[in-house]
Amino acid sequence: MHTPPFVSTDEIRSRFSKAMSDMYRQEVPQYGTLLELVADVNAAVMQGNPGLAGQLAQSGELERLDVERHGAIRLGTPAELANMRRIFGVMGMLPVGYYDLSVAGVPVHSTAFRPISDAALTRNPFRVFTSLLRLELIDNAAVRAEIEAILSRRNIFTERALELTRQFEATGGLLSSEADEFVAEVRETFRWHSEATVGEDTYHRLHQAHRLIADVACFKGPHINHLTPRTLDIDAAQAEMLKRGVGAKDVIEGPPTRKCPILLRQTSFKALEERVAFVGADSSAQGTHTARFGEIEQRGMALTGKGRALYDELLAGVRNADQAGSAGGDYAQRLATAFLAFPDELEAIRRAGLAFFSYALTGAGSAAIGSGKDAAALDELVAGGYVQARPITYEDFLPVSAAGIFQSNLGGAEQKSYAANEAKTAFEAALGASVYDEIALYQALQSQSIEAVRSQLRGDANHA
Ligand code: OOG
Ligand code: NI
Repeated sequence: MHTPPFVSTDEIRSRFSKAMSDMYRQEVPQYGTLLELVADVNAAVMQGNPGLAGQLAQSGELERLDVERHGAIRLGTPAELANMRRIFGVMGMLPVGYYDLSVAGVPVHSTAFRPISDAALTRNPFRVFTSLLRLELIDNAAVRAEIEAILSRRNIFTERALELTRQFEATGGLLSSEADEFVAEVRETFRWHSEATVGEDTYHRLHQAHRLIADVACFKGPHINHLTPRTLDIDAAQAEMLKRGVGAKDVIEGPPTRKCPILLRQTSFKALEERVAFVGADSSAQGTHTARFGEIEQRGMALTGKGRALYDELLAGVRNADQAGSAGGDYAQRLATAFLAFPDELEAIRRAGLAFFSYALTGAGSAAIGSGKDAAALDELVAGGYVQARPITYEDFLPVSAAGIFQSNLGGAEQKSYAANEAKTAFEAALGASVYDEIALYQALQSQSIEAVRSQLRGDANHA
């Protein structure tokens, strides 16, 4: 007996992430500019801060930085979401978190497909923010029925992609050549199609109901709408975007500039206006559609439930005072002031239980193996220099930021509002699985590292 030489899901995900990046660079040339800009900024940051480079190398984040990015798609039906989950499964990407965007006037709810183990994240943390249209939030019954009919006629996956997915599920893997074929087939689903599946009238009617509805319902597939590289200094990247003539949005979403970055900060450039051919239109009657854009992000540490509650409270305070959301003039200043209430020293953050950390033995710790230190309190081990704490990177998204990005890119002055309206159960039913709780995942990473440290200090053989 021998097992077939399957490639790992990590390898398939890496190939797919590369294929997406190559395709998007072709489709949206400004994305290429963003990649160059981010590479320049990251190089400059590391040059100016050798300590940081060392830290990143130690945590395995240096090698992933160059390939790190996330994308986003918007799906129309539960069946599309269920099959998308199976396809992401082939790439080791699992649904993490539930995001209700109805609060922000966008009739979708979402999850993020991403790797969850430490090893898989280090290899390639590619994530796709995946939204599902919520027809029940559209109050015009005729429009609702029309969207349903349009969506029921499309099939966003190629036959071969589904066949290879079934094969993966049945046999537990794909051969290298099959993985290449899989990547090429799935790429078709994410491709931009400039031919709409509907006539111009229908497009405008759905656009009128909500700009996002036209984007989801009028095309052959859920074209990837952005791909986001990770920068080490988003303030520098934002300045550089303006310098290089990439029209950045006014405000960076998320927390303010800090010494110890938390969660996620993002900025984007406005969506492209792309030519679209409508069904039945002659070539002179082409229209345009705006959906695809570019984004840059900086990732900081993952917050505990307590830290997240404090973050949400501080952010809400600033945003509520500022009816226009994150668009106000001295917003950055008020945000910075509000966040003075969030500790900005690593040890203070850790001791207050605001963020998740991964623990490891130091040299002194290794020298103390078998000396009874394993029973000491964690804080004591850290204070004594036996154990060092490194913040765990936030791998997820922020609904308020996502909403800001959605709004800025859907454009238009109109602000739809829906009552806050979580429907996680319905989302999971459509998905055909439950979503992972991101806080529980970070908690598990932290707990495992503490267990490993204690076991090492005891001198357990498997950790020696
Ligand atoms: C998704 C927007 C969310 C982010 O980075 O928060 C997102 C979309 O526009 O489809 O990608
Ligand atoms: Ni994004």
